Formats: sequence, C-alpha cells, structure tokens
Amino acid sequence: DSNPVAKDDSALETIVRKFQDSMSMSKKHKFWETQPVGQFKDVGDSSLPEGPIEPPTLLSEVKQEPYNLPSQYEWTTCDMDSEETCTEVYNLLKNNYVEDDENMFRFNYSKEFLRWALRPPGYYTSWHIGVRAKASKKLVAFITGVPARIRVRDEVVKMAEINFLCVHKKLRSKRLAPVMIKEVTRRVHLENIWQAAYTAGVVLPTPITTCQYWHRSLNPKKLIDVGFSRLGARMTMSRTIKLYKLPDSPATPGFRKMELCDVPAVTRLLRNYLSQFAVAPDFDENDVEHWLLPTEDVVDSYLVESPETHEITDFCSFYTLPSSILGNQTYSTLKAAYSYYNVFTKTPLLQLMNDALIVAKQKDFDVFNALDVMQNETFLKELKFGPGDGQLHYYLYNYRLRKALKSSELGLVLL
Ligand code: MYA
Repeated sequence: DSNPVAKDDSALETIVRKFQDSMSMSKKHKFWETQPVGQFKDVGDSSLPEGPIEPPTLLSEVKQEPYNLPSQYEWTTCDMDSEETCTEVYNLLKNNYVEDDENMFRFNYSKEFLRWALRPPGYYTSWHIGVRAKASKKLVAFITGVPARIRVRDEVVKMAEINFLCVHKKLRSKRLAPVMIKEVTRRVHLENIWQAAYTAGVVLPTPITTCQYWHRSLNPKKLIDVGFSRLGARMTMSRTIKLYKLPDSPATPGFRKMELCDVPAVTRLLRNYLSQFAVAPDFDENDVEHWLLPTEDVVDSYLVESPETHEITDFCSFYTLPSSILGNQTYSTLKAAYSYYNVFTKTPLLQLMNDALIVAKQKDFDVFNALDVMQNETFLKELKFGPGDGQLHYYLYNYRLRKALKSSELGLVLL
C-alpha cells in the first residue's frame, strides 16, 4: 500500500495533522494492543532490546484452520494468474481502496501492476487472500503478503510485505480487518516466517518512521483543473506552466533504459548503495530482475552507462500508479509516477532525478511523487517538488527498534 495521493499542503493542515496524530497516540487500539508490535506505552523506553518481540513457535503449534469469519462470508485464495480473479481484485480496489483525506482521488492500481506486485520470486498464492459473500460469491475484502528479505541494521530478516488490505465500503467498521490481519499472519507463520513490514496512512502502534510525500508537477494545468494543486500566490497559469517546463530529453550522456543484461551490474550498484540505510531490502539478482527490469506501464528504470568505460555508474526508477479522479467532468485519471530506487555514484543525484522527471514527462505522467526517504531530501526542493498532505507511516510486525528512524535512514519503498 501506501497512502492517499496528496495535494498541496498548507501550514494549517500540518498543524491539524500533527494534532490528530497526537490524539491517535492516546486512543485505544483494541486489536493492535494484542499484537507483537511496538506499543505506544513503550515509546522512549530504551531498555527494551532491538529485534524480535516474540520468538517463533513450532510449526506444529501454528493454528491449522483459518480464523472464523462472520457466517455470511467465506475465505478464498485469489489466483492472480486467472484473468477473472485478477479482474475481481482490480475492481474491488478500484472502487474501495485508498483515497486522499478529501475523497477527491482513489488509487487505481492496474491489473498488470497487481500481478507484478503480487508475484515476485518465491511468492505464495496462499498469501493472496480474499473474502467472498457466500450467497453472491462477490469479492468483498482482500489482503496480501509477498516474501522479502529485509535488512534491519546488521541482520537480514525474512519477512512478509503486507499490502492491499481492503474492505468493501459497505462492510466497514465491522472489525473485519483484524480477522484478515490474523489470517494473513497465520498463513505467513505456516511458511516459517515471523516478521512483516507494511505502510499505512493511519497512525497505529508504532511507526518505525513517518515519511512525507512530495509532488513535482509535470502537467500543472491539469493538476490545477482537477484540484490536485492550487495556483500559487501571485502566479498566473502561464507563469506556472513555464515554472514547471522541462527539457525534451535527458541531459546525462549515457542515460538509457535498463535491460536484462544490466541486472548483475544494477544489483551490485544497488546492494552497495542500500547498505548505508538502517532498514532496506536485501536484493539479489532475481529480485532486481523482477522489481527493477522495466515492465510497460508498471515500472521504469534507467541507468547511466559511461560512454568511455561502459561502466554502469547510476540508476533511477519509478513505478506507475494512476489515481481515479472522483467527480470531475473533464478528467477521469491522474497519471502519477512514484520514485522507487535511485542510486548515484558519478552523476549528481539532482541531475539524475531531473532526467527521471524528463523521461516521466515524455511518457505523459501528470505528476512525479517521491517520499523523503533515502537521500531524496537533497533534490526535492531544488527540483520544484512541493510537500503533500499525505503522510506515510512505516511499520514492522514482531520486530522492535530501540527508537524511531529519520525518514532519511530508511532505504525501503513499498508499493
Ligand atoms: S494500508 C492500506 C489500507 N487500506 C485502505 O486504507 C483502503 C480503504 N480502507 C479500508 O478498506 C478499510 O478502512 C480497512 C480497515 C480495511 C483499512 N492497517 O475492520 P475494522 C485497524 C492496519 O472495523 P475498517 C495496507 O494495506 C484499526 O486501527 N490496521 O476497520 C497495509 C482497528 O484496530 P484497533 C488498520 O475500516 C496493511 C481495526 O483495524 C488499518 O472496516 C497492513 C478496525 O477494523 C490499516 N491500514 O477496515 C496490515 N486501518 O482497534 C497489518 C484500520 O486496534 C499487517 N486498522 O485500532 C500486519 C502484519 C501481518 C503479517 C505478520 C506476519 C508475521
């Protein structure tokens, strides 16, 4: 998951949000208080050790039957290979998944994206969990996990990345989400995996870090027309269009699309780069081939190959995640690119990301989004990104960190 598409932030919205977050820290979490996650009461207690909160149990002690659902509903495993099932999942999410705070936009993950996100190396079909109404067989809820190796400081931990938790709008607030979370946990445990990573726009016990979304307008007129951004003070439309204008083609010599033969070099580059962050994926060549080799309308990756030495020195990538525009006469979709993994050794990061903006513009994206993770803060303001109102909280399940990270210490981007 992630977070709402976010629009221009204002100082007042920031204050209101900080107040709401502090209120939600004092709120009771009937479900989350029972789970092995960092609890709010323990924030600041540096005597607690880093690492797993609970030890693994014997596999024979893991509950063998699924959790009980309310009697009108049944579990289903969603085979994303099936065109029919994939369409059902796509439609559930298209109509019921994450919206921004003002309900102007809703994520519209494509079917190809969902297949990519849910079928990485070593994936388990049993972790793609749906709930159907028994009578109509209609898909009404969904949650997924995919396996990942995530390094936390010096330890590489096998985890599940949990995403796409969704309950149909008509079935909200009936405590279905906790049952779904317990069921995915059970199925992850059955594979002898005891930790998980996930993100959410809501504050739960307890974020390992909180990130902010930043947005770089590529098509400012459309963004203003649909209410994604506002015309700045003392700005006209034509000045705004000029402000965000970009060159027609990338500036860096040797900048080109990543290809299959680049997988070993990109893996080395990325592994070396990610080693500086406290929490980051431990990617091998298979992971890089899956997650970073370009897939049309899903993920784009570019690199810099030195024209002299043919050495691969820099890399940038972004994924495609459109949002439906709710209730606009003229436009139905916002085409958004999301910054993914970027590595620089020779090309300045600012120049590399400016080239990423240029290719995103060539591909007709309306906006380029980035979190303030890794070294992104060093280019956001300079490249005319503006802060959004979307916060994204990162969480680990059954793994404690002594204290929260700065967003720049995080080397992990979830979809
Ligand atoms: S984040 C994206 C989440 N999806 C959306 O925002 C889409 C739109 N919203 C919905 O579909 C529903 O509102 C959802 C909640 C399904 C979110 N993460 O059933 P309820 C807690 C975790 O009455 P509903 C993503 O996909 C809430 O605090 N918990 O509520 C990552 C309360 O618990 P407590 C959440 O609104 C998901 C309880 O649920 C979230 O009908 C990671 C209320 O349940 C949330 N986003 O349904 C999941 N929202 O009383 C955790 C609400 O304690 C994975 N809640 O406060 C954990 C690791 C598992 C694997 C472990 C392996 C070892």
